[in-house]
Amino acid sequence: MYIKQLFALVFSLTVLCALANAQAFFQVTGEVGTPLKLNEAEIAKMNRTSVTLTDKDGKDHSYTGVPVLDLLNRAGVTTGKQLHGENLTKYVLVKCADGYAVLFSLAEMDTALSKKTIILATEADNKPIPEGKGPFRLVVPGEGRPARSCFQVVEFIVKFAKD
Ligand SMILES: Nc1nc2c(c(=O)[nH]1)N[C@H]1C(S)=C(S)[C@@H](COP(=O)(O)O)O[C@H]1N2
Ligand SMILES: [Mo]
Repeated sequence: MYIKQLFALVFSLTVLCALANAQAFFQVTGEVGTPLKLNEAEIAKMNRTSVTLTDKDGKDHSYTGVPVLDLLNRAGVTTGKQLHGENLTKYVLVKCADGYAVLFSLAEMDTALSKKTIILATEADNKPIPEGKGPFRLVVPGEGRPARSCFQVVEFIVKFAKD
């Protein structure tokens, strides 16, 4: 009798569950040794550190996540001793799910040259980053405004500026 409706219901629930579990990925592409694509579980297994970010209303928050340098190293990007000569002309374009994008020189992301530790955060004030801002937020300490601390980061594209 109700078998068709039951099937329709089970099917709809399956689709809804699949959508709710939709995996977010973070990628590093371009001038890399090995293109990197990680999901939330893989990022959660990496070394973590915490930094403070002052929000646009002047309030301090603690963000926790993976140092960006570790992600660059995992993708085989030229960092540390390899970051000299023409490699100093490389930049990292950070792309977000909402179309927002920000730019860094590669040197700004390497703590061998820059004293600020930039992280790919997965937690804000010890809680997962809220819906619509996560699951990954770039957190750039020490800037005047948090404009480059972008939400919903999906990709780093590494390129030579001279191209
Ligand atoms: N993906 C994405 N990230 C973004 C933005 C945006 O529009 N999209 N706005 C930026 C700007 S201009 C500011 S000031 C900060 C605001 O962050 P806050 O809400 O933590 O203060 O987010 C930044 N990150
Ligand atoms: Mo802003």
